[in-house]
Amino acid sequence: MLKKTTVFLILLMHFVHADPSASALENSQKKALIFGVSGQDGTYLAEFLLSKNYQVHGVSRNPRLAEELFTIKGFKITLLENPDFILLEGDIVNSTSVIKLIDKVRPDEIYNLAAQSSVKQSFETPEETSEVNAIGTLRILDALQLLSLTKKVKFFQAASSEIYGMYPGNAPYAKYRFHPKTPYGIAKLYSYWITVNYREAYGIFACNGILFNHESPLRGEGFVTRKITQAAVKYKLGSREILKLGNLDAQRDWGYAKDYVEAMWLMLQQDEPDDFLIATGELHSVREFVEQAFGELDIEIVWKETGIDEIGVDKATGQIIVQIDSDFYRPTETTPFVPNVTETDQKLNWKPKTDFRELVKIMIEADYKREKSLSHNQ
Ligand code: GDR
Repeated sequence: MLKKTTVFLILLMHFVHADPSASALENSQKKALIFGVSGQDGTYLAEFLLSKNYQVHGVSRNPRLAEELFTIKGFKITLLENPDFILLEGDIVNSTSVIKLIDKVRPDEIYNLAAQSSVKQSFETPEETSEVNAIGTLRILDALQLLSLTKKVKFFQAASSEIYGMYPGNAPYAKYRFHPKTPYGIAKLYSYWITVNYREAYGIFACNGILFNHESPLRGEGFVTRKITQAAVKYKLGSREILKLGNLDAQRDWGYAKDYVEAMWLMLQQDEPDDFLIATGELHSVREFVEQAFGELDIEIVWKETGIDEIGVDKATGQIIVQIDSDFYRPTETTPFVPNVTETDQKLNWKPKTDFRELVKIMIEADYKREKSLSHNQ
C-alpha cells in the first residue's frame, strides 16, 4: 500500500516539475502565420485561431497602422492584449521579407489573405494587382521550397469566385472551368494554379479556398454591401445624401466572413490537401440587398424609372434614396452562378451558419451602433 502511494507521489512530482513535459506542452501549441492580418478576414481568422489555442503571427505592411485599426474596430483586448498574438512587419511583394518571416516564425500553417481586394480597382491598377495577388502567392510557396519546409508547413490560399468570370449560370458543377473577366480575377487564377502546382510538384499541403463574396461589419466601405448599410443607417439618422450605385441587378453569393474563416482552418485539418468552394449556394441582387438593409430600419423602398434613370424612393415620404451612377459600372462584369457546395458540405463538413437576412441585420446593427456613438461623441 505504502509502496503504491510512493510510486504515485513520485509520478505526480515528475509531472509537476519535470521540464520535458512542460516544454512538450509548449511545443504542442501550433503556430500560424497570417499574411494580410489587418483585413476583414485576417482579423476574424486571427481571433478564431487564438480561440483554438494557436500562437498567431500576423503580418502587416504597417504594424503601427494595423494596431490602430484593431483598436478602433474593437479588437484591442482579443488581439492586441493577447500574448499569443504577435504583429510582424512584412510585405508579399518582397521575396526577402517573405523568406525572412517564414524562416523566423517556422509556422505550422500559413494563411495567405494578403491581396489588393477591390475588383473595380484592379481595372485601374492591373499591374500592382498582379504583383500582389498573383506573384505574392508564388513568393510564399517558393519560400517554403527554398527553406526546405515543403513537408512541414501547410498552406492556405484565399482564391476567389472571380476566377470563374463567365461561368454559365445553369452549370451543375464548377470547379475547374475558368474564364475570369477582371484583372483581379486573372491574378487570382494565377495564384490558384500556382498553389495547385506547388502541391503537385513538391507535395506541399496547399489548399485553395475559392471564396465567394463574404461580408461583415469589418468590410471596407468601398464594397457594395458596406456602402449600402452605412448609407441606410445614415439615412435613418437624418442624412439626406443620395446613395449612388452601379448595377442594381448584379447578383452575388454573399456570406458572413466570420463563418468563412472557420472553413479556411478546416481545410488545413483534413487528411489530404484539396480545393473547396466556400459559399452559401444562394444568389441575391444588389437591389435586394438595398431593400433588405433599409427594411431592417423600417424604411420601404419603391423603384421608379428604368436603366440609368432608375431611382429608389422612400415609400413613406417620397424622398429619393438611391440613384444610378455609371462610374460604379465595370468595363466587364462577372456572370453570377449558383455554386454547387455539395463537396464542401460532404468532404469538409462545413456549412455557413449565417444566412443573407442575418448577415444584413448584423451589418446594419453594427453600423447603427457605430454611427450613434460617433454622433454622440461630436
Ligand atoms: P466584388 O465586390 O467585386 O464582387 O468582389 P463588390 O462589393 O465591390 O461588388 C459586388 C457587386 O456589386 C455591384 N455594384 C457595386 N459595387 C461597388 N463596389 N460599388 C457600387 O456602387 C456598386 N453598385 C453595384 C458590382 O458591380 C458587383 O457586381 C468581392 C471582393 O471581396 C473580392 O476581393 C472577392 O474576391 C470577391 O468579392 C469574391
